[in-house]
Amino acid sequence: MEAELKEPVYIEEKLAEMRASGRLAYRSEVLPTWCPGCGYFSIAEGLTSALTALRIPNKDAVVVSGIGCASRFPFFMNAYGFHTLHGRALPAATGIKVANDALTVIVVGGDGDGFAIGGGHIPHAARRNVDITYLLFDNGVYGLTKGQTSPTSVLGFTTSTSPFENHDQPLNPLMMLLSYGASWVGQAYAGRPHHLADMIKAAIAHRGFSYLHVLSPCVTFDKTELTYKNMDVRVRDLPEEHDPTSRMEAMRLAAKTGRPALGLYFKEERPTLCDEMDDIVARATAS
Ligand SMILES: Cc1ncc(C[n+]2csc(CCOP(=O)(O)OP(=O)(O)O)c2C)c(N)n1
Ligand code: SF4
Repeated sequence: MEAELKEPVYIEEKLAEMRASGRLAYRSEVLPTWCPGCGYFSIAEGLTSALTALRIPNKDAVVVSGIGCASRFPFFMNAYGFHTLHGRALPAATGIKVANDALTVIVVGGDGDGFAIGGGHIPHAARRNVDITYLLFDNGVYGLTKGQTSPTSVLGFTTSTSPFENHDQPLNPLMMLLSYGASWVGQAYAGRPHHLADMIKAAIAHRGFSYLHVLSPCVTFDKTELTYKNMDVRVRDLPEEHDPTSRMEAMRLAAKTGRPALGLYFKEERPTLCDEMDDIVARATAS
């Protein structure tokens, strides 16, 4: 079958379109240093679209990251930013949100940053329902340090640290976040940019801890597994009849990893960490 010919995109036209839409206002003058084709470009586009659609002023947005290719993100955004330590973005973001609840706090990071060195922080941000959005860029590999196996690398993946294939069972981040008590859990794919932008918007709009798992190919260090070619045919939508108010049903769907399903798995409304702290302050003051 003949491959579908795609229209070329010229940078001048793209810039004019971004400027007209308002999205360019969220991009800094620092151009991303990511490899051409990296899924992270799609996520940057998605975040600027979401911030534009939600009309969040630049001065009210904060992007917090740890270390990794994904974590370079704050440099490329025209918003407040904090490039923290490897795996430590969530505690820093929690502090920012508690200090100023009016801010829109977005945490970005890779699967290594989030689930290896930083894995101990996720349950606590989730269960305490800190009102922040966590965009987890999952490429199933350590990109910045040149292609080592990560906690989400698939079985059989050959890397510099798994020369005889990866034998470690990968984590299931969606199942983990659902069991940790996250109040919003969804999944998107960098190869579906419009859906990704919609999901980022919904995640930011949610009041509480929102976790968006973004499948994002590393075109440089993964030529065999989480590639656009493989993912384009593997991803599917969540069943239309899925009820996102059922945590158990969301977990049942999240357990099916063979063909990753995109969409909103779970959502619930409950008091945030700042709500609870206001309550404690009010009670302490009254007593
Ligand atoms: C304390 C500490 N340990 C290890 C490193 C080395 N290091 C930098 S980034 C990284 C992993 C990056 O992988 P990931 O989080 O998946 O992000 P990606 O680069 O793929 O976006 C590691 C191990 C470090 N910078 N600091
Ligand atoms: S090494 Fe991989 S994750 Fe890092 S910028 Fe390049 S393609 Fe993206």
